[in-house]
Amino acid sequence: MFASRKLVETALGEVKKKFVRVVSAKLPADGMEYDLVQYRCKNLFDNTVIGGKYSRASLCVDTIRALQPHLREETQELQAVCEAAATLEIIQSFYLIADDIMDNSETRRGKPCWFRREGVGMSAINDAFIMDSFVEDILRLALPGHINLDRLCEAYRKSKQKTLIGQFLDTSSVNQIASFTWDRYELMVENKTSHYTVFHPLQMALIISDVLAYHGSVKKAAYQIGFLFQSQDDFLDVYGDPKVTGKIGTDIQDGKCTWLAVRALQKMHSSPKISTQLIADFKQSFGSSDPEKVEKIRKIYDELQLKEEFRRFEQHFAGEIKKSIAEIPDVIEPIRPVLDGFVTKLVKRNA
Ligand code: DMA
Ligand code: MG
Ligand code: MG
Repeated sequence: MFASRKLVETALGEVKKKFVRVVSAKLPADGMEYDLVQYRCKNLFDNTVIGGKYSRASLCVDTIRALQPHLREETQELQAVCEAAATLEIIQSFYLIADDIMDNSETRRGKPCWFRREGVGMSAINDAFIMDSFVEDILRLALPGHINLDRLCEAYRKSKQKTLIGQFLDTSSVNQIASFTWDRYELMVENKTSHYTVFHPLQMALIISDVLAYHGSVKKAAYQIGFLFQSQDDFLDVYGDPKVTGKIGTDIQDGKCTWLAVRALQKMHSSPKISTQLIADFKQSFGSSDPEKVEKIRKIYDELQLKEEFRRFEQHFAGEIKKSIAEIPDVIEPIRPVLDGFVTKLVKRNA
């Protein structure tokens, strides 16, 4: 767990109030709609923002505290910074609501996905847009007069563009088995996951701490951590326990380009011992929600011993990432232990 997780949790309470306030402020305060919107906003926030691991916001706050050790707990200054970082959890919720619709998922955080809730349905799409569109307002309310506010908003805009392009690559690679290469996977993961999950929280921490150079120098380590994170997410989609991950896997059914699918195809194509029949079976069964076909793919993954191999990859790659972390320049050296700790926490994660 991140050192700042508790602080983030507290800050989210304040951010929720700000969110409800800014959204409902768009309506006359004495109308019925005002009360209804207030209620719906609270409900939306409680059910989609609250309840995650808060890794992104916590990473941001841990990094800020490493860069600015003079920030003391229970000060207004640290509280403000935590609220700004907590917007990362609103952003996360925006992506997940949409991602669950696109992936036709059943559960998230152990409950039905937001779009599957009674009375929500496809209005979840607009809920996601609402979350996105108020991030900037909340950032401005959290850090009034901060000299780098515009830079923070611009960083979010860029991060969002990259993530949406990543989701575009994700959905357009569905069932395109011939294009399941490591190059394609790496590109997709950098865009859909690594930038918003690791780089953007670090970039926010640097901008808030008024460190306006050296952003590029954390990119390599950030993207590698993101790669590890998404590979694990792909692994857990098939081998994780839904009671622990809180979500039922859909990648095989959806025909997604994942770490397991790319590795399976690479292994099948490179090993002379593996029959062309197996490749044909894979192509036959991949990307279908027929339980027998899903089981067939799982069997192929098992036969190729991907579970064992993934555990070795994870261990090895974590070591590689730590080398990149050590290369982060001395001027922003306090970031190193934060990232080291993140990688250590990630290895062998089951949720
Ligand atoms: C997650 O990819 C990427 C974004 C931008 C939410 P995913 O579809 O593997 O996510 P999950 O496994 O959580 O549904
Ligand atoms: Mg997805
Ligand atoms: Mg996934």
